[in-house]
Amino acid sequence: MTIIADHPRPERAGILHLGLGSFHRAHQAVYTATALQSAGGDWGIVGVASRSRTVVDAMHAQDLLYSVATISPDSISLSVPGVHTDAFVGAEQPERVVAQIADPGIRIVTLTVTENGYSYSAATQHLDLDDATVRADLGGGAPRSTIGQLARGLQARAAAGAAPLSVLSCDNLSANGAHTEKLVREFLQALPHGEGTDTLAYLDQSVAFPSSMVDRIVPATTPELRDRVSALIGSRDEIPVPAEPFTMWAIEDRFAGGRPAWEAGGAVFTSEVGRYEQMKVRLLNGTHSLIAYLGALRGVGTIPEAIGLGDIAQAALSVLRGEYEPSIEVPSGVDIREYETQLFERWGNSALGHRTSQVGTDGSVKLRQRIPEPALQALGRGEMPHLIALTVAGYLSCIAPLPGFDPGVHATAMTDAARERLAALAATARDGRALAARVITELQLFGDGLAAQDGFVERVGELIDTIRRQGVAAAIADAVAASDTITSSFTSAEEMQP
Ligand code: CS2
Repeated sequence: MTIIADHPRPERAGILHLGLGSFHRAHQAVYTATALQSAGGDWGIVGVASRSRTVVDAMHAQDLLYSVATISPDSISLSVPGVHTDAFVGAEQPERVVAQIADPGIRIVTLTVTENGYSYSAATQHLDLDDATVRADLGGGAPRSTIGQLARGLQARAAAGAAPLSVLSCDNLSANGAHTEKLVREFLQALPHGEGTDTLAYLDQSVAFPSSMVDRIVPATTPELRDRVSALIGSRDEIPVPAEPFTMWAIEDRFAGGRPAWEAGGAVFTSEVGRYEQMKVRLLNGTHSLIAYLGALRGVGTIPEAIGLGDIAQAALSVLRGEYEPSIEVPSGVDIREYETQLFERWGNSALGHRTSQVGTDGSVKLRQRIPEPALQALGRGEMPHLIALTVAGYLSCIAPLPGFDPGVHATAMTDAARERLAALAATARDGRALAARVITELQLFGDGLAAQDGFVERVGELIDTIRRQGVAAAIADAVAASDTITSSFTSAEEMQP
């Protein structure tokens, strides 16, 4: 038996996707399958994995098909969104990435390359020109960075007839379209001898960078899921993707060369993408980070176990209502109370087994998207964001523990590009205050705004010390009690639980 797609595969590709990970396969691919079924079109997807062969090899062995397992505590349902027409590894064939972007049949390039994949320097707030890969890409070799690949592909496309194209970022970054465009333009501007000038003119005329907000919790797959799905479909699937039932996609409807009818799958085309992004990146992702770090420090391996602990649920509710919610403008038509109730249900989905270590990974780039703006707004109102401070204290306690403090196995399993640098700072820090000052003020890990907020730095330091000396439960109790929020008048955390 072979795996059978839900619908006939499109004959031709119209989309090149960079970042062939689980999230893309359980999100955009599913919306695209529904769009094709409802409205047709040449919108097959060529998937590019950045470095790893695992998914690419398995997809080729499975006729480019795989299952999406939608999992809730009481059910599992499977679908096979057969929308990929090819898949390859970008690091092995960088010239092919460039050629595909230049191919006029491709009308959209989509991206899920993570917050880390944009070669952005938070220190300069520009393309990271000190990065060795970016420098090599500017020097003219086959491009290896995502921004280099996009820019070189657009350059080739401009030279080959300049067919219109849209570049759609699907990463958890605010204003992800504008952000991507800025970095691509900076790359082109940095090319020697005005080499990027024609391409910049082509961008002005024919390339759109719409923003989008994506949402679906997609944990890493497991050997158990492979066996379970394979048994259910009667054929071996090495790369099933587990995902929660909830899914959301809000997109700015600004495409230069057409687009699939993604609304058929439930995507929302809206001029309020910025509001959707803020709501999601702060309320869902910001609170997710808090749950992950506190959970790992409490010794639990999954998000549902963490949110099942009463004090973490209370901390989550306080940060949501008291610190994130005041910083956003709710998109029209969204019922924020219902959205929040759903968040607690989604985090509590015990069948998904979403790891605290997965959510806690790469905090150095993720937190920069999630915390500075709401923290600065609270500080501007004269309120200390105690729970955001606790998120940072939890993060540093996990990734850069002070000498003698053992954060436990789940914290140790988190990976982070800044881990070594932060651990070196922690190794010689006298106490939490000293560590917080080094990381937030001197290194400016969360940007220059928070670096200047001595009171916030002090509070993070205090909470690191409380975690080390009295344990994480004491720090949670301290932050929740000190929180300026009027949590007692909110629905209790227990009522918010499913
Ligand atoms: C999570 C996200 O790993 C993380 O940081 O917060 O991956 C989250 O699960 C997704 O953004 C949900 O859409």
